[in-house]
Amino acid sequence: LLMEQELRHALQFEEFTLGFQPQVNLTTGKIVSVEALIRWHHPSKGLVMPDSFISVAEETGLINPIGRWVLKNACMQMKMLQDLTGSAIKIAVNLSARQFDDPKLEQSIEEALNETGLEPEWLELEVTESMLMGDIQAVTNKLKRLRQTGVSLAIDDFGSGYSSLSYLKKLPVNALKVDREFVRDIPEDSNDMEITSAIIAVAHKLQLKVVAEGVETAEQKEYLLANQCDFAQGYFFSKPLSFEDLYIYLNEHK
Ligand code: G
Ligand code: G
Ligand code: MN
Ligand code: NA
Repeated sequence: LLMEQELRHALQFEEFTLGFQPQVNLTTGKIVSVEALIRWHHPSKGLVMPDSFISVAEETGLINPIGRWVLKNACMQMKMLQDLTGSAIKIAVNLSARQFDDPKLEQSIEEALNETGLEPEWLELEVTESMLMGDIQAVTNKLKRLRQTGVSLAIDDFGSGYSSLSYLKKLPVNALKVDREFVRDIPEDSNDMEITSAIIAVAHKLQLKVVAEGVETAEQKEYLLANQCDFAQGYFFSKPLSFEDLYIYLNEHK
C-alpha cells in the first residue's frame, strides 16, 4: 500500500527515467535499436530497479499510466535522438500483461506516436510468451491490431515460457529475443548452445529475426554470429545508458 502511494507520487512528480540499452547488428556491428528500461529515482531510497516495483504497479493497475508515460517518453526521446544525430534506430518498449490486456493500448500507442512525431516503424513492442497464452484467436487479433498501428512486435525472454512452435507460427510477430538464460553459459554448456542455435534456425524458418539477450563475452558474440543470429544485446556491447551517454555512444559507434 505504501509503495502504491509512492508510485502515484512518482508519476505525478516525474521520478521515473528511461535507460537505453543498445542492440547491435552482429554482421555489421551497427546499432539498430535501443531497449527502453524504466528506472525510479526515489526521493529517499535512491535508484529503484523495475524488478522491485513493476509487479506492484501491475497489481494496483498503476502499470497503465506508468506504461503510457514510458511509451510517450520513449517515443519522445527517440524522436529527439533521430533529429539530433540523423541516425535511423528503433526504440523497443516492454509491455506488461495488464497493458497488453488493456483495450485502450492501441490508442495509447497512437497518442504517443502522434504527440511526439515518431514514425511507427521506429517503435517496437516487447511482449512475453506468457501474455500470448490463452485464446489463440483473441491473441492473434490483438497482435494484428497492434501491427496495424505500424509498430513491430518482439517476443521477449523467448524460451523461458511454454509457447509451442505451432503456436508461434500463427503469431504476427517480427522477432524473438532469446532469453539470457540460454546465452549465459555459452560456451561452457553445450545444451544451451544447441538450444540457442535451434531457436535461431526455427525462427528463421518462420521469417522471424532473432535477438540474443545478455551477451557478455566475445566468445558468446562469436558463437551467435557463427550461428546466424541477427542481433545482440548485453553488457559486452553496453549496459543501459542515460540519454546523454547514449548520444555519446552513438557518436563513438557510427
Ligand atoms: O532494467 P532491468 O534489467 O532491471 O529490467 C528488469 C525487468 O523489468 C525486465 O524484465 C524488463 O523487461 C522489465 N522492465 C523494464 N522497463 C520496463 C517498462 O518500462 N515496462 C515494463 N512493463 N517492464 C519493464
Ligand atoms: O526481461 P528483459 O529482457 O526486458 O530484461 C532486460 C534486463 O536485462 C534489464 O534489466 C537489463 O539491465 C538486463 N541486462 C541487459 N544486458 C544484460 C547482460 O548482459 N547481463 C545481464 N545479467 N543482464 C543484462
Ligand atoms: Mn525486454
Ligand atoms: Na528479455
